[in-house]
Amino acid sequence: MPAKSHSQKNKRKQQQTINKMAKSQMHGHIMDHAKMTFVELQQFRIPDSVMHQISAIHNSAIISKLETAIWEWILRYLLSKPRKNQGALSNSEKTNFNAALQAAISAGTYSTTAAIHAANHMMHSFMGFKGTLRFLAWHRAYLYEMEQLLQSYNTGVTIPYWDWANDHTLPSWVILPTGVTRGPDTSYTLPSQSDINNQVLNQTGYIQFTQNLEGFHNTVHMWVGGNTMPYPSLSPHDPMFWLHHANVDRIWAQWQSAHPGVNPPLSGTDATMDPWSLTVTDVIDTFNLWYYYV
Ligand SMILES: [Cu+2]
Repeated sequence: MPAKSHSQKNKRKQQQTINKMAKSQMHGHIMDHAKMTFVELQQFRIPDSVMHQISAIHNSAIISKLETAIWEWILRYLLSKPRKNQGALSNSEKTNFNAALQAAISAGTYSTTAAIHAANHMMHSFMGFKGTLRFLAWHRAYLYEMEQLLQSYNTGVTIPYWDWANDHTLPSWVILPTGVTRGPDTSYTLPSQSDINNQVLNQTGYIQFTQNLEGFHNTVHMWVGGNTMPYPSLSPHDPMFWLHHANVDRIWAQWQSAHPGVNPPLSGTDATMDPWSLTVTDVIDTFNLWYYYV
């Protein structure tokens, strides 16, 4: 996609965000995720120079009249970064993403994060019904953890998504760690966008929606093939995992915007995306995790 259409999409997204904010003010409540202090903001590797400006503006007379929580929510929006279609990345964006991956691979932090997927955190349907309910929320937290790791090597990178329903070509530009192989295994068939529309996005109930999406997601793992992607205990060792899951996550975000307030029915310990402390409430809004899709 050309850069122009991205910026138009951004504009539209900005307008949607402003409308959403206006609505939440009208209803007299503030979204939970906005309840964040500046000390908490500092955890997210915001450069000191930016933090100083934020504090200065926040302390100014005009801004202090705004609800602090709304102001902080605006900051989250302003500081969030776009996750882009991998097919629309420039060569330097691809190079930067691969370099951040390579830095994490060399430091050993990549494989530590990849290994988390080998344990049972009740995050897939084959692990049980709670796995069905946690699949999208858990993987959104997982993507966030990897994105934070990559940004510790290069603050500018985000995880691109591979839109496998519309682009049936494996994005082979993504680096492979030593010893990892990749297909494609064309004995499997990638879904089309009409499959996604008819069987996933058109679902009105969360459970049917996530089950069908997870089913197509499984097929994509098999299609990518090689010696890691088809195997849940190994799949994140191929960095293609993140581009694939960013697309799954993007489809969830699309469905969420059409079904506001319809969330995974999780409570108690099931609502915490272990081994992290993020809860399902924390991951409902992508802006709470500093990203959005373009
Ligand atoms: Cu998984």
